[in-house]
Amino acid sequence: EGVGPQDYTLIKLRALELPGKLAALQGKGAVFLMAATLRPETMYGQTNCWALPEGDYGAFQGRNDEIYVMSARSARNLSYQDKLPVEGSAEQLLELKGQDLIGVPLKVPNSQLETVYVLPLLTISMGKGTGIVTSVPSDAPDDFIALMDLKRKDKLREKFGVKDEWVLPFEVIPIINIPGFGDRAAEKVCTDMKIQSQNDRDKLDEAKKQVYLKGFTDGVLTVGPHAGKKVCDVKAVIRAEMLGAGQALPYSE
Ligand code: A2H
Repeated sequence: EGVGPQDYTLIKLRALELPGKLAALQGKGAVFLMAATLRPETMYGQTNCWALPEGDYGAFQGRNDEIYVMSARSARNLSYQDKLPVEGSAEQLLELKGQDLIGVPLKVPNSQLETVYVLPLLTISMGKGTGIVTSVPSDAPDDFIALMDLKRKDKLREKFGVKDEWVLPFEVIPIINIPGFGDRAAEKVCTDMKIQSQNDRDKLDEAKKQVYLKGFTDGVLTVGPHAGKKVCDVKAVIRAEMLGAGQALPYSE
């Protein structure tokens, strides 16, 4: 946002099944939804993934017979960053709508959960990142409030064909303690600011700023191999570990 490039990490969320339109990719390689994040150190707290139902996505040929699901714009950018087989072009294997991704079961790196599901998020901007977002409701106010919206509103789940079992069993997973905010910082700030739904845009932006800054400077990880260490000291280390393990790709725009 604003000046200078944004350095994202694309987290590779592996599709465990290829339902509906995705079945066309069967036998063509491992399929990954590529979630753009600025907080790779929070992946221990993932509870689901988000896609924009009306958003345009594609499945693109990656390296090593892998297939990447993301927006066409971001796939093209990634090809210029030397992460796809051909520089400057992304081979699209399949066109998809976000709605085609809803309910896909995923195996996600560093999470404590076996399987998480793709759910609808209506505030995704297709003009930044990949259009795929991974959800960490302990530390991201947007994720917390959107998950609560889906849990509370049967009609919202119905509208996007979301099954109860993709949402209702999933709870906030505490991963970072922030002095003064506790270990469910996103929930606390949403409650304190009386944020009601994912449509409270201005309040959410303010909440996001507060936790984002505090989490980075004062937050201490409480889970995983770096438990007990400060976020500002291990963020880059965790990112490098994920990149090295083939669980993520660097991406900037
Ligand atoms: B972050 P910036 Cl735990 N539309 O990841 C809407 N939001 C998007 C997006 C898109 N196209 N692409 C990425 N994002 C989200 C984790 C996280 C994030 C935590 C805490 C704060 C946080 C888990 N969700 O972001 O607009 C992604 O959510 C607060 C800044 O490019 C990504 O990082 O500055 C962040 O917004 C990118 O925001």
